[in-house]
Amino acid sequence: MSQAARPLRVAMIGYAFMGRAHSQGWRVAPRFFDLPLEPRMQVLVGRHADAAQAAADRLGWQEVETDWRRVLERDDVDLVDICTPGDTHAEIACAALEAGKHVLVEKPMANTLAEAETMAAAAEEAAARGVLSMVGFTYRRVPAVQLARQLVVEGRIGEVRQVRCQYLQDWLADAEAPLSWRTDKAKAGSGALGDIGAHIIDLTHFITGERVAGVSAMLETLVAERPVAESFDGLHGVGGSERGPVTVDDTAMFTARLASGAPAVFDATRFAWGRKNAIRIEVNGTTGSLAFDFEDMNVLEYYDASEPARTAGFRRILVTEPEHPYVASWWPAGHGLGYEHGFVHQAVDLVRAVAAGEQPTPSFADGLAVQRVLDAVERSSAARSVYTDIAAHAA
Ligand code: 4PW
Repeated sequence: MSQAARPLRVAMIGYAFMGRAHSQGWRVAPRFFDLPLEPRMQVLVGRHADAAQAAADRLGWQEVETDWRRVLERDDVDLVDICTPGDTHAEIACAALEAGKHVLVEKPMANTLAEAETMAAAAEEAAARGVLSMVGFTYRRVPAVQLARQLVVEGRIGEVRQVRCQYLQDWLADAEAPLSWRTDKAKAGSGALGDIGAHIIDLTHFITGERVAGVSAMLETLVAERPVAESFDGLHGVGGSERGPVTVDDTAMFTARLASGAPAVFDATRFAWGRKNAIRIEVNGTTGSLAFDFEDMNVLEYYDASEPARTAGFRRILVTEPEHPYVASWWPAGHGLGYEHGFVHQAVDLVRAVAAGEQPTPSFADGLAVQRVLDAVERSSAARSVYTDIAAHAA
């Protein structure tokens, strides 16, 4: 960043898990990357003044507001970063765009397809005024994922034939793990489907360059009732004696076809004991395969089917070379990156896009494409249209 770089003044709404991760992104980006604008952590928004002030002091924000509408009226805010639960995304994002603020919104973009359509339309209209917007599908910005996309574009696996994805976590596997906003349909829109399934849909869109065209789905709620949480630490809550209903899916499984007709299979669950944040995607092409697992996030596996069978095999590419995406700004080869670096890359890419006046990706149109898949999954599961009941057919 040059000494004379103009500031990009950010207002962030929400300061829990995602707010902490985004704060790290804004804080670190200008220290490791040359940026054309200097991100300034101007104001943190939270409903409770004392808690927001404590979070601002800890995370490095200059001041606090308790009403997000106030930051839209301020001249010293250029960009609004929305890290609240999904039920507030559409209202805040549309108002911010209308007020001329660039917007970054956490995933999933919205809680319903209708909201996502409204947001995408608002983003398109704002872009014509030079006001830009992006969705926080952060895992796109893992260097190994970027390399996977590059290899597909370069034709290193040929045409995409088949995709299989999993997003596995286990923080709800204990039936006594408490309720949170993530188990509340009114707040989160859906459960495993939108919270983590949205990521593997977006990763499929990104890596293959194709969108999901149709689905056959099954959503299930495995534990119907849980303790009400008294407090939280990240995803994990501490429950009291009161109990309440889970109103979202616990597990989302679906098969799909991509636009080319290539079949794909998706599995998103927060019940996979032992799997903490296993985002796995394997793409089989006509001349090779790619495989990624976030639990080994500095590695991309690549199989080149043109190699002689005697020595062919998956090769583990350690994606830590300066030639790899984003890596040159970090550490020497082999020293590796972690979860938080995706949020730094997200801030870097957004700042550069805003400075250039170019549409950042994933755009709200990309977010809408994911939302269409989430909606189709819910409709397919509700209709049970592909569910073949063996007993009924035997009768
Ligand atoms: O990436 C994941 C999120 O989208 C995180 O690990 C946790 O699960 C928080 O929300 C979802």
